Amino acid sequence: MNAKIDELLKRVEEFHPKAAAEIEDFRVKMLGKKGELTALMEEFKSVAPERKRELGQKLNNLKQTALGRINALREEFAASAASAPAEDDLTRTGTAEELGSRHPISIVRNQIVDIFSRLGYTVAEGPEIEDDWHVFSALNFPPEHPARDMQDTFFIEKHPDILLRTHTSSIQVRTMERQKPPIRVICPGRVFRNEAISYRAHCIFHQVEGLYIDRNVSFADLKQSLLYFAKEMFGEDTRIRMRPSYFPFTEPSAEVDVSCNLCGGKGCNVCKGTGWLEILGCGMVDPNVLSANGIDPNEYSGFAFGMGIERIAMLKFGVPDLRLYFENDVRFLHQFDSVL
Ligand code: 2NL
Repeated sequence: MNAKIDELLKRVEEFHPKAAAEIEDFRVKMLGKKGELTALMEEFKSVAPERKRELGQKLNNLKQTALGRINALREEFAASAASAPAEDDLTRTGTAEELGSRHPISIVRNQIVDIFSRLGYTVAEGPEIEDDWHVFSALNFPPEHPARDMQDTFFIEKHPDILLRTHTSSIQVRTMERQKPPIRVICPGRVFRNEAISYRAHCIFHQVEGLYIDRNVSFADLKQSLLYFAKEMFGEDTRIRMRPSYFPFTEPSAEVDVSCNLCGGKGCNVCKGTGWLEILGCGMVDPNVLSANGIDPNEYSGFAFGMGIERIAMLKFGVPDLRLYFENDVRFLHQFDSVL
C-alpha cells in the first residue's frame, strides 16, 4: 500500500495536461467512484491498527495534493482560455446574425400610441378575459343587444357572465373605476369576436381606443384631436370628414374618413373611387355611460374613439389580406424590416 501511495503521488506531481478536458479524466481516474485513490481509501479500512496512523497521514496527504493540483490546473486553464487570442482564422467570412423585426401590428400600434402620447394621453391596459359589466353593461348596451349573443361573442362555457372582450372599451371602464376626471387614456389591445375568418375578418384582432373626460370637453375638441392624429399618421396633407353614425356608448356618434393618400382624393381602387378611407369611429360619451361609471354628466363631458389596428396597417402598408397578420410567414414579416 505504501508503494502504491508513492506511485500515485508521483503521478499527481507529474500530471501536465495539454487540454482542459484531460483534467476531468484525471480526476475521475483518481477520485471517481472507481478511481485508484478511492480504491486505496477502501483498502485502508482493513489495514492493521498499528499501521493506521502512518498510512492514514500519507494517504490524506496524497488526497489533499491531488485535489489541490486539480483545482490549480482548472484555474490555470480557465484563465488562459479567457485571455488567449483566438486561434481561429480572423480573416474568414463572419456568420450573419438573423435579426428579428417588429410585427406590422406592433409598428402601427406604437405609432398610434406615440401620437396620442404627444397629446397628453397615457397608455392603459386590461384583461382579455372580462365580465359582462366591463364589456357591455357599463357601456350602455341594452340587455337584448345582438353583441351579447353567443353568435357574436365568445363566452366561457357555463359562465354566461365571463367572456373574451369584444372591444378594448372595458379598459376605459376600469380606468374610470380607478380614477376621477380629468381622464385621458389610450387603450391598445387584442379583442375577440365570433366571426368566420376571411381576408377581411378574423376572430382575433387589435384595437386602440381613446377616452378623454374633463369639464367642458366638446365635439370641436374631438374633431381637432382626430385631425391632428390623421395628419401625424397619414401625412400633413391629410383631410378628415365625419359622417353621422351610431354606437351604444356615444351620442352623438360619427364615423371618420381620411382623404385617400394614394390618389390624393381623386379616387382610385383602394378608396373605391370615393377619395375617402374609413379609419375610425368616435363620439361624445353617452351621459348614461358617465353615470354608470360614477361620473356626474352635469359636471363632466368627454369624447371617445376606437379604431382597428389591422385596418390601419392595411391602408398604410397595402396589406391585401388580414390573415397574413396571423400566419407569421417570414416572407411577409421581413417586408417590414426597414419600417422600424
Ligand atoms: C370603432 C368605434 C368606438 C368608443 C369606441 C368608448 C369607450 C367608452 C365610452 C364611450 Cl369607455 N366610448 N369607445 C366610442 C366610439 C367608437 O369605436 O369603430 N372601433 C373599432
